[in-house]
Amino acid sequence: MKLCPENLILYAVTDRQWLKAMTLAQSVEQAILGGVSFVQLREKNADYEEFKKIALEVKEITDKYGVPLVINDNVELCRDIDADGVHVGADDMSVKRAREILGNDKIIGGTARTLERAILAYNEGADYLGIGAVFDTSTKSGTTRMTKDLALAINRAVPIPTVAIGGINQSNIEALKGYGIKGVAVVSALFASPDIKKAAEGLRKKAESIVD
Ligand code: TZP
Ligand code: MG
Repeated sequence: MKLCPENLILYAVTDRQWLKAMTLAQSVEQAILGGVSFVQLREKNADYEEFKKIALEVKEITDKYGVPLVINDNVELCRDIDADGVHVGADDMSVKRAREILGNDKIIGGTARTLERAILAYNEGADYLGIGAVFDTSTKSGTTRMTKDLALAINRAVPIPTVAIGGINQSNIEALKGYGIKGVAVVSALFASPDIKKAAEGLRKKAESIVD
């Protein structure tokens, strides 16, 4: 599956730390029913076999709704389960290497915190970029804040779509209007919510009013 920029509008990054009664796959289904249009499976504390088991459960859901699924960092797992692609961060495998391994039919997303990184990821074959952190976040440590000016500079410099990430929630998402982004990527605003479907509905409605 190649990327349609419209798919990026509400991009969910998974995180099992907030799961309560539901499995991750059930949470993802609620998120999709509420309007999530893209899913990145992000697992920081699972060994390969566990990551694979979770990925297959989530893939069953994303396939059912025709929503793209990318795997954070793990090109091998992407190939193994035939996911739609990977997302590689600043400290992960390069976009270039991921593209060499996966070929042109898989989606490759890259993370860019700087203009230089954004241009490099584009030149190496990224289909889209995650840019941020646009707000403070406690979900990931070691992030740096990205200004609106930098987001705009990135969007002017590279022709691929970008999604903003970092601390985005119902109350601040509208401040991202005019950033030139095609979507918003969220973790806690969805998965820490007591009603994931409702949270997705609210975020989706607002995302539609702020994307370029
Ligand atoms: N990359 C940059 S910020 C971030 C990631 C994975 C975490 C965003 O999480 P939240 O809960 O939406 O602030
Ligand atoms: Mg990473």
